[in-house]
Amino acid sequence: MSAIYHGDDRVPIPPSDAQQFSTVCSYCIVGCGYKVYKWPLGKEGGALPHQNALQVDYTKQQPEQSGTWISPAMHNVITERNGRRFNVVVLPDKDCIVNKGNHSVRGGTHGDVLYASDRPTADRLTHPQLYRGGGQFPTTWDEAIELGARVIKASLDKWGPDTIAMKFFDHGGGGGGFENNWAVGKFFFTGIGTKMASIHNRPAYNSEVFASGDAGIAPLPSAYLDAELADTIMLIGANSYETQSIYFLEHILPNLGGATIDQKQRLIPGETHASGKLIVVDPRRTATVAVAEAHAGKENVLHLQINNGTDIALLNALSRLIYEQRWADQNFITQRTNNFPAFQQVFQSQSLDEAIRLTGISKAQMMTAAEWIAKPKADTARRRTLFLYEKGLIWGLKNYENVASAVDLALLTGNLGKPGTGCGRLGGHQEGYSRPAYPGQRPPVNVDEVAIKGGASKVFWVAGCNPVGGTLNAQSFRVALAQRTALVNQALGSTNGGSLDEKVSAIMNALDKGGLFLIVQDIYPIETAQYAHLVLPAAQWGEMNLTSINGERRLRLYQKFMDAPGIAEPDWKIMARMAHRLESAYRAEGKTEMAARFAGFAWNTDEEVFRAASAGVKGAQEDYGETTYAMLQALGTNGVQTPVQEIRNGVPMGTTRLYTDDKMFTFIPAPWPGFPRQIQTLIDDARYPFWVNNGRANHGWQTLYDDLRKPYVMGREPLPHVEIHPQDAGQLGITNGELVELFNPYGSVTAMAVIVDANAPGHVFMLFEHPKGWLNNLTTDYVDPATTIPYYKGTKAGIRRIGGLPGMNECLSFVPTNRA
Ligand SMILES: Nc1nc2c(c(=O)[nH]1)N[C@H]1C(S)=C(S)[C@@H](COP(=O)(O)OP(=O)(O)OC[C@H]3O[C@@H](n4cnc5c(=O)[nH]c(N)nc54)[C@H](O)[C@@H]3O)O[C@H]1N2
Ligand SMILES: Nc1nc2c(c(=O)[nH]1)N[C@H]1C(S)=C(S)[C@@H](COP(=O)(O)OP(=O)(O)OC[C@H]3O[C@@H](n4cnc5c(=O)[nH]c(N)nc54)[C@H](O)[C@@H]3O)O[C@H]1N2
Ligand code: SF4
Ligand SMILES: [Mo]
Repeated sequence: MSAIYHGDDRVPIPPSDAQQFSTVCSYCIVGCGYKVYKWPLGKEGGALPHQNALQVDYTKQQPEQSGTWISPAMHNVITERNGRRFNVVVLPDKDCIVNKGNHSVRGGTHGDVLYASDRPTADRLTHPQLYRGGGQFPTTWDEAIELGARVIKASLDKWGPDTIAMKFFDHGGGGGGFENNWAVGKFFFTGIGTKMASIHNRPAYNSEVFASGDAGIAPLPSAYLDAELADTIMLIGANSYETQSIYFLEHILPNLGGATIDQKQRLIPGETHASGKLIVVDPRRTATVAVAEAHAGKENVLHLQINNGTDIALLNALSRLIYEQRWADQNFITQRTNNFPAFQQVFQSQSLDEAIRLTGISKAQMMTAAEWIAKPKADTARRRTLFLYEKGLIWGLKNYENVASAVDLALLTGNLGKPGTGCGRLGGHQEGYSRPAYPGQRPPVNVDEVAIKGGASKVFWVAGCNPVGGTLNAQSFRVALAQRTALVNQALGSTNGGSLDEKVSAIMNALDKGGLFLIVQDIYPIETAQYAHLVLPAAQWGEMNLTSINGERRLRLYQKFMDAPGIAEPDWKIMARMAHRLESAYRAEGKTEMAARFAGFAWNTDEEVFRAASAGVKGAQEDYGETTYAMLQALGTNGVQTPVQEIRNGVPMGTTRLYTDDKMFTFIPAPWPGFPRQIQTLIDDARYPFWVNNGRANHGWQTLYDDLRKPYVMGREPLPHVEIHPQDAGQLGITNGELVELFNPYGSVTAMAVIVDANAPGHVFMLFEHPKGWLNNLTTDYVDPATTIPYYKGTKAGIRRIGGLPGMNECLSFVPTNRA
């Protein structure tokens, strides 16, 4: 805890003949472009432009975040499977129009997460492991797949497809991509045919934005250019400085205040551009608010600090105010929308007083927001407003109505399909969605709840996620997983030296008695894997070729530049191995129909899977048509924005923004639903006085799977932090860096206190995921009944001081992060 990190103090310069690859950051939706340089160990380039691969004059100091300065965290020395060693540098690409050489603290440290047997990444999974002899020990692919296939087949044959549950990545970038997603979907939907499917970050197989889809709007309709062209940008439930960092810094921030961007005049001749404004809807004063104010002045930033979970009431109130001021876009409503009367009835039936009481936002603030969103400009032109939302809304009180009320506001004001407008997700991961159709209905089954209750699911295959901490009501999930998998451990423990047949029959017995056979497929020995009977090692980003789109649908090729550790394999290959085994097992029994369901996995290359996956994107926002790897390679880190319209002379022609045609949309009326029973019960119980909000921090990525191997990140966040208001801290006798326990009927968690007034008194904010304290122990089991999407963002808890942790105050800074 008190160790101070000393990084390398010198980095070798890539020589002129270094191999060069292009790729994209493995992390967030923004998808910043990167270049990779690789050359044999022992060789180095020189400081003069003709002596190095970047053709840069290193006798002069290079500015950081320029794409020419290489930090120690961008470099590593790796060893290939044939034993040869190489220097590798992963550098932000100055020629990529997304990031222009810039990067966040996450993306700029990719050198440190490459596999190296003498670095913190040495604990990557290298071999399949099987539970035997009281623990997990290495085995061959053949044995691992054989056992897995036999258990899956026996369960499928005896109890049916829905006994095979899965929780898998479905995103793009690292741990995803069109290739891996297609193989996974084909295996579980075409092959197994299970409805017991869930996506890595939620308990079911659903869209995060069903309401937007029902309105006729794809999740990512705009371009990053639109943020440069908008008069007003409204961020709803998003902390973009910390979570979509380079989109915010390179495309949103420069537009705020009086910035003049040439394109404004160029794209809409004659129209004036108001000085760019930002509205942020968030219960806490985030770094995003602080940075925007510091850059553009308070007069250009409006923070609507709403009460947790009350977005629907606020957004409907704004619609009402705008309508009453006659600022609605009547032409758009008439020509491009259906169902307006039903929506009108909803926003008119909510009184302004009720909205003020629920949200805690004053009428004056609401009026300012309404003006910034929709009051016509001096030249009577409509304002261009861009609505962007993410997890504060998606994981908010009621997913369907939350998203609907944002979409309705955008439709009311005609903000779709024109430069500087739009209504969509900011996004979390990059995207790479391509799957055969899910066989279940809407609302989909809550797979995690089924796993907790036991019985229905008997095999659980988890890949690319860590649900013992990441899912809702996590403490119950973890305890159930431990109990149910232990029954299978006992069964396996009774078959020492036994044949696979004996193992399978012992396992089947245990499954019959409520046991759960767990397969975990990951790159690291994560916490969920501790309970697994089979652990399968995956190749990561950089160890296979993959493709994905970013938050403006920009499709790129992420090239393979190094080998995976040990005998780890790309996820699609692992799926194919399992499919082959099942296919041949059914064929041997003469069950040709079943065998056929598992056929079609005989791909030899990543690109063959990419081409097959194009079947799963037809007509969608990510449709890439006949695009090939060679075409994408030629387009480098700028790629092409999907949907691809046509291939002209070997070049894919893309789409900057959606809905420039005359497509129709539908209003989705969304009345304020009140708090669900689980939350109301906590509100009514004096033992749990604190609202617990949660989310991300700039320096960490997700469950910190890579960050745990970056000493400078763990030095910053050795334990998860919880922001507590000075007034509450005073009453509880808590000071900075002390350990506290948060608790409610669902569970308890410990965290490190940070005293800051970012949240209102009575409200705390905790880091959402950290292996040394999982916030989700406190989230309730409530999901929106319309979508099966959890209310992750809000729960209530009591707080108890545990005590001081010597060493914390000496090593950590408690300067608030929401001051700029
Ligand atoms: N640094 C970093 N960046 C990331 C990630 C990461 O782990 N670390 N993860 C990526 C992923 S997968 C995702 S999904 C995105 C998430 O990106 P964001 O959604 O921007 O991030 P969060 O911090 O989860 O939540 C955003 C905000 O929602 C607010 N909020 C909470 N309750 C409410 C509410 O009731 N109403 C409103 N309006 N707001 C509320 C919180 O205060 C928080 O500031 O980030 C991506 N980017
Ligand atoms: N309370 C609360 N809970 C939340 C949220 C919230 O805001 N609040 N947000 C939700 C959201 S939006 C998200 S995205 C989730 C995040 O939660 P998870 O999805 O569970 O977390 P990650 O860390 O993204 O998990 C990625 C895993 O994939 C592994 N991995 C990396 N690369 C590869 C690969 O190539 N192949 C394979 N097989 N594995 C790989 C990593 O080691 C890691 O274990 O949390 C969700 N839970
Ligand atoms: S903003 Fe996102 S994509 Fe860009 S470097 Fe940071 S984590 Fe990577
Ligand atoms: Mo996410």
